[in-house]
Amino acid sequence: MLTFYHTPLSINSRRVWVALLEKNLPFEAVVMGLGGDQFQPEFLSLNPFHHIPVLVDDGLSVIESFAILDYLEAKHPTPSLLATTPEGIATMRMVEMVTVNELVPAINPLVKQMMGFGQDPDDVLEQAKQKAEVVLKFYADKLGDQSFFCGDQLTLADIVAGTFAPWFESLGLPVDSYPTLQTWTERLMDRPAWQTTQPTARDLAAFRDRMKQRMAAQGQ
Ligand SMILES: N[C@@H](CCC(=O)N[C@@H](CS)C(=O)NCC(=O)O)C(=O)O
Repeated sequence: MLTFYHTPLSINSRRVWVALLEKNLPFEAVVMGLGGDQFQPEFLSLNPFHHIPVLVDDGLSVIESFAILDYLEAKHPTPSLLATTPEGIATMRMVEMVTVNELVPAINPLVKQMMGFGQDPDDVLEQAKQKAEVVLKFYADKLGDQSFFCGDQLTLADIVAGTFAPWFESLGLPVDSYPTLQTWTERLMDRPAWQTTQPTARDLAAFRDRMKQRMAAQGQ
């Protein structure tokens, strides 16, 4: 049995959670609060860097969400979440890497604002939006008129970028300018794996409160 250590609101966890559901794999979920439980010796023995997600399979602890995705694909190749053509593989990897290396740092100030954790100056927010929009345009270009980034088949590209997509509007990004991206987002949101893993407004409010308490305790 697979054991999946995660936090439902974590985007790093969610990509693994979606993959587990898309592959119809049974797993036991261990929900972490990240309020100190990640520093307990038992968890540190699974991940010395105290991060979720962690997947434990038959005594093997796999850390780092992308390593977990690779592991799941190698061990449970059907249904496949990998592109098959050279162009598809390149697109898949580009979308994955652009998401973590370009989108994530770009939207930091916007996430902070959305969560009510603080407000950066207007020029910082504007610059964040401009950088994020370059990523939206990149996604739209790669998507073209296809259902998914690599054609008709859902791949890791859709999972990695598509677990951010439901937040674009709340982050204040101009999604209206990219209708194909909106349709793609709706297509993903129709899938049970996205519906199961989408945090509710209540989850979000509870997370926000927990984080604010923690930041206050740390004098931030
Ligand atoms: N590169 C890691 C990042 C994991 C990560 O940053 N996890 C955060 C939650 S999103 C975490 O566990 N934070 C708790 C901590 O650092 O103590 C991955 O992709 O798995």
